[in-house]
Amino acid sequence: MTGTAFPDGFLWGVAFAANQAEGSYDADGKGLSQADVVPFAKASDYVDLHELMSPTPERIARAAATPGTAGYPKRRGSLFYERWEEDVESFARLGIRALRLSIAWSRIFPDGDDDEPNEAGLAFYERLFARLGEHGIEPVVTLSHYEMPLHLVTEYGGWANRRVIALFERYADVVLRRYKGLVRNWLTFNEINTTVIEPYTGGGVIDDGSGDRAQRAYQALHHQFVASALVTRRAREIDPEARIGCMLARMLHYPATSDPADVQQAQHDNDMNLAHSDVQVRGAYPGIIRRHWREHGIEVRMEPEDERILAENTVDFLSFSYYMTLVSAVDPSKYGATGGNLFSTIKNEHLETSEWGWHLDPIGLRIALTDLWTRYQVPLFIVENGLGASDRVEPDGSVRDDYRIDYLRRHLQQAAEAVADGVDLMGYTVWGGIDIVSASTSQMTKRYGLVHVDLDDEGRGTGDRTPKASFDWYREVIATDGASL
Ligand code: BGP
Repeated sequence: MTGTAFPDGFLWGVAFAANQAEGSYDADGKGLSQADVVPFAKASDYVDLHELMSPTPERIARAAATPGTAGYPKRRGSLFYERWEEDVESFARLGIRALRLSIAWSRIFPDGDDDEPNEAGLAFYERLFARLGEHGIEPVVTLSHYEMPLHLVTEYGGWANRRVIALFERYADVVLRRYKGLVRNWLTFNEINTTVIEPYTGGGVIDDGSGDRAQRAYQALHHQFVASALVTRRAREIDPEARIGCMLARMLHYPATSDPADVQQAQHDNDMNLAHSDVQVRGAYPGIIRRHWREHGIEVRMEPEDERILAENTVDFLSFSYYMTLVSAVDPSKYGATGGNLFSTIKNEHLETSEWGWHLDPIGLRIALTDLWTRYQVPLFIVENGLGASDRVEPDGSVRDDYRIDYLRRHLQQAAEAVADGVDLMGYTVWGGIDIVSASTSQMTKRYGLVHVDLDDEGRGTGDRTPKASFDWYREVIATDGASL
C-alpha cells in the first residue's frame, strides 16, 4: 500500500517533552519540577526502576538539595533550551508540519502557587512558537507531560489534592491567552492513564508508605479529568479556533489463547485502558472502572458538579502513544514474560521485541486505530511512535539506523491501511525527533531521535547534533505525503 491514503493537511511531525529535552532546569527563574529530582543520581546508579518511579519524601529532599547537574540526565536533557534555534532549523529542513512539545509548568509558575507568572519562561515559549510559525510548523502543545512544580508535590501531595485543579487552570489560562494565535492544538495531560500505573510520574503522588497508593492515584486521576475538562472549556472561551485533545497511552491487549476466559481477560484489560478515553471523549466514567473501585475498596471523592463538568467538556480529538502491544491471560504465570521496564507482559511468540523487551507490532497500530475510531468516531492523532535503540556512531560520525527506518515504515504503512479503511487520522509525530532522555529508564542512550545528540548517560559529550539515516528517510516520506513508504 502506498501512502497516498494520508489526507490533505496531514500533520507530519516529531514529538518530545520539556522534561526530557530542555535541560536548563534552573535557568531564568524556572522552579524545580518532579522530573528534576527523580532520578537524582547518575543513570548508571539506578537499580530498581519501580523504586525510582515511587520516590519517598527523603529521596526527594536529598535530590532537591543536590546542586548543579548532579541530577543528570533530566536536569540537562538534550540541551534543547540552549540549542532550540538550531533544532528548529533542522526540523524545518526535515519539512515537518507539526511539532509536539510540552510546556514546563515550572517555567511559568516556578512553585505552582506563585502570585505572578515568570515572564522569562513565558517569553521563551513565545519565541519558540513564533519561530515555528515562521517555518509553517504547527505547535501541538501538551500542558502537562510528566511534569509539575515540585512544590506542589511536596507541599500539596500532587494531584491527589483538589486544590491543584485551580492552580492548573490558572496556569493554563495564562498560556492559552499568551499563545493565542500561535498555538491552536492543545493536549491537556500526557498519557493520562500513567497516573494509576506510576502515580509519581503521572500525578506527582509520593510513596509515603501509607499503603493507600491506589486510592490516592485514582483520586489524582479524577482531579486531572476535572482539570482537563475545565481547561477544555476555558480554551474554547479564550480561543474559538483552539482544538483540544486528550492523550492516552494505548495499550492494546491480545488474549494469550482463544480460551474465552483469556479473551474476556484481554477485553477487560483493553476496557480498563480505554476507560480513560471514555471519560474524556464520551464524558462519563464507564461501569468497569466503578466496579474496579468497589472491588478494591477505592473511594473517589467527587464534588456534585464534577459529573456535569466531565459531560459538558469533552475533547475535540483523541491523541495517543503507541509503541507495543501486550498479552493478557487469566493465569499469566503459565507464560514467559518480556519487557524489562515499566511494562512486563507475557511474551507474544509471533512478535520480535526491541532491545528493551517491547513487542514490535505494526499491525497492532492498525488494530488500535480501527478500534478507537469505531468506539469514538472522533479524529485521532498518533502523537508518539518510535523505536528506542542504542545507536552506534560510525567512525565518520554517521548513524545508520536502518532498524528505526524499518520500524517507522512498517507502522506508517499500517496507519495508511487504517486511513484507507476510513479512519479519520489527523497526524503522526515520531517520538523523539532529536535524542532525548528516556522517560522510564532515564537513559540518554535509549535513543529515539532522527537526529543524534552527542551526550551519554552521565551527561558527557558535546551535545552536538547529527542527522541519522532516518532523518533523510522521513524527509522523503513527508515530501511525498507518504507515497514513498
Ligand atoms: C511515553 C512517554 C514519553 C516517552 C515514551 C518512550 O510513555 O509519553 O515521555 O519517553 O513513552 O518511553 P521511554 O522513554 O521510557 O522509552
